[in-house]
Amino acid sequence: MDTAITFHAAAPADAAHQALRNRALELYALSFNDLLFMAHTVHREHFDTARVQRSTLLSIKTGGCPEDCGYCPQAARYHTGVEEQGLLPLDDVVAAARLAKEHGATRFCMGAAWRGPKARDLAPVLDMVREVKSLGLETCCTLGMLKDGQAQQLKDAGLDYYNHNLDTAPEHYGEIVSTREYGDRLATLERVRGAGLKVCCGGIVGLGESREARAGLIAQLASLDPQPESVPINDLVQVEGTPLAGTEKLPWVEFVRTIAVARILLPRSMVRLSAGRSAMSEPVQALCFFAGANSIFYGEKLLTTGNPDVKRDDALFTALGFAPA
Ligand code: SAM
Ligand code: DTB
Ligand code: SF4
Repeated sequence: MDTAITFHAAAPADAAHQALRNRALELYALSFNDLLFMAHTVHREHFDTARVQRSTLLSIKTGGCPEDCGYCPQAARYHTGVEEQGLLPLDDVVAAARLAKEHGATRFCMGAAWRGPKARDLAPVLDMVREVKSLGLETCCTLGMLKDGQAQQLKDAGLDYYNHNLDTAPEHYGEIVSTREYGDRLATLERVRGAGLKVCCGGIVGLGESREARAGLIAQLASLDPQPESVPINDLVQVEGTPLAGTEKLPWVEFVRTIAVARILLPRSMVRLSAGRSAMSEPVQALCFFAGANSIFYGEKLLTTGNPDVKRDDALFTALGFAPA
């Protein structure tokens, strides 16, 4: 069923994948100006460069997660001060979605701190998807690993996108997560694609990975066939209590380069400037938009950590002459 993708997982050094990785590394090695010029040219060929799409996130089930993702404040085993909260009532979710729409978001993404949904978890989420969709918003869920049939249930309820990230390159993955394998992630992505859902799949940088690993992540994303419609690039939000707190911060130039390389190798995907914007200056964000980012998370909160104020983002968009997409 998922032969092509499993092949990449099992043999990341296969020729096509290696070529993509080398290409990514060559791009990273260009001078900043040459790389940005190239990325912006690709961006211009495929998108209206004055449009940036806005998605609002809501954590519908928070904390207490059994997984050990080293970056995540919601893993039960780390003491991060995140307060556990069971599944939110439907009305609260609908109210948050309505507010997001009023503020100008076009997509509403519901995230749950699960390894994956149990059958009894999924039923109430399907109701949320139906209700949010009926408000005229695009819908997205990120609920962890899906079992056979669950992606189809989500699709039937009106889900547009499923977010499931590869997080990092296969060779760095074991440093970050031990409770699920890279192949498990690829299998969920395959189920999502198989159900006809749009794929939102990206990763995190600033995990202490090498440039090679950043190139490897982008090559892995770019070798998904078809490529994901949406590619979130997260800059690690360091949360005290997680194993990755205290990691050396990625220099901003390297972050902008990562956006540019993603834009060039995933020319038709929406590239989302995702977590990490609160710690990023506005000029650096503007460079990311020039380099090809054309989507953001919009709203004061990501899942458990902060994101820039809506008013600030609106002012930045006005200053940059961006229209909503
Ligand atoms: N529990 C589900 C899962 O992991 O599949 C869904 C929610 S999970 C929080 C979604 C993604 O958020 C992760 O895969 C990771 O890429 C990103 N993420 C989580 N914590 C982060 C952090 N501290 N900084 C940046 N990105 C983070
Ligand atoms: C994604 O790639 N980034 C978002 C979304 N998909 C679900 C999550 C970022 C989480 C940042 C840490 C937090 O707020 O808990
Ligand atoms: Fe759990 Fe998702 Fe956080 Fe991993 S990233 S600990 S699966 S909530």
